[in-house]
Amino acid sequence: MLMDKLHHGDYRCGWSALVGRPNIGKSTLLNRIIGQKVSITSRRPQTTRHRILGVLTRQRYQLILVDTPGIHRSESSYLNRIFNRAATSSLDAVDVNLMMIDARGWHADDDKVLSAIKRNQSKSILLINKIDMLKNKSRLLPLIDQSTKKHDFEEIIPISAEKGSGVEQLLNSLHGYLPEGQADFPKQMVTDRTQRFMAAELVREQIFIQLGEELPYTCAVQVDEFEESKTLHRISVLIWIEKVSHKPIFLGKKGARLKKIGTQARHEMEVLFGNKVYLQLWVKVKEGWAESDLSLKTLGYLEE
Ligand SMILES: Nc1nc2c(ncn2[C@@H]2O[C@H](COP(=O)(O)OP(=O)(O)OP(=O)(O)O)[C@@H](O)[C@H]2O)c(=O)[nH]1
Ligand SMILES: [Mg+2]
Repeated sequence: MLMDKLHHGDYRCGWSALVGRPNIGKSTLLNRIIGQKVSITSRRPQTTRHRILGVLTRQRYQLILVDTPGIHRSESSYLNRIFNRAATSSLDAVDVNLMMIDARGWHADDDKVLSAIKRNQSKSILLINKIDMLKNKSRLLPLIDQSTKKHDFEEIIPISAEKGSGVEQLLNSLHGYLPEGQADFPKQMVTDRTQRFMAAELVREQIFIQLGEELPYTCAVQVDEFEESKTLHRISVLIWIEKVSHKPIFLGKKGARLKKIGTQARHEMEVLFGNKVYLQLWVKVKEGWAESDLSLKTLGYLEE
């Protein structure tokens, strides 16, 4: 009887949250595992601003990965507090947490992440990311040793989210933490986010890439119009900033920068949506939106 049950019930489905300080490679790992871009990434910290699900369905299991905003020590701004809350609220509801640090060593922000991990009941695996950046791999051993002393992690796995090393091993390990049960989501689903959401994110990703160091902290993107036909996606996007003085940074010389942001984002959308895209961008100034609950709700940063 027991044998029979094990045999029939061996499909597994479970949840895992990616947590870590900003810029550590959480979204890169999510995309690597899912096999397509479901969460935007950039060299700038605080790229991810929402909780985003990626769903991996394989023959024997379904893994639902939760990407979160980077956890940050500084809670000086309202936005920062909202992002930290979005990150830590995911930790309790999962079967196993994946905490990520850099192969080059522990950082003060990592300890903030660790205290969030220690506060909740779920099991945790430590991922040591960016091992491709280590010239001398023997430096991993003392880091693993130090990490063992910091917390009773279930496992410590060195990976490179960017190059893919260690990722299959991670998936094999994760399989063991997933409870038996049927898939939570249909097998063709890769994310909980809509094309409309992805359109705004792909514009934000280009802003992060094109503006680099000049990027103002408070900049948000909102889809104004989204019309889909068989041959064309017609999309209009608003870029919200707080100061008129920031406008030239977005426009660039004779509008060249905004044009480039639009062209690149449009290419990305055409690949993702498998359709031609007509994209319009508008830069709008609205003072104080980053402190206004109403604006933050409209932008999807505050949940009802
Ligand atoms: N060399 C190297 N770079 C990596 C690796 N993983 C991620 N990166 C880079 O690190 C930067 C940050 O990656 P993200 O995936 O956006 O980091 P994140 O943790 O999601 O950041 P936030 O969303 O800001 O919290 C990007 O420039 C990535 O290309 C890796 O394994 N090796
Ligand atoms: Mg991210």
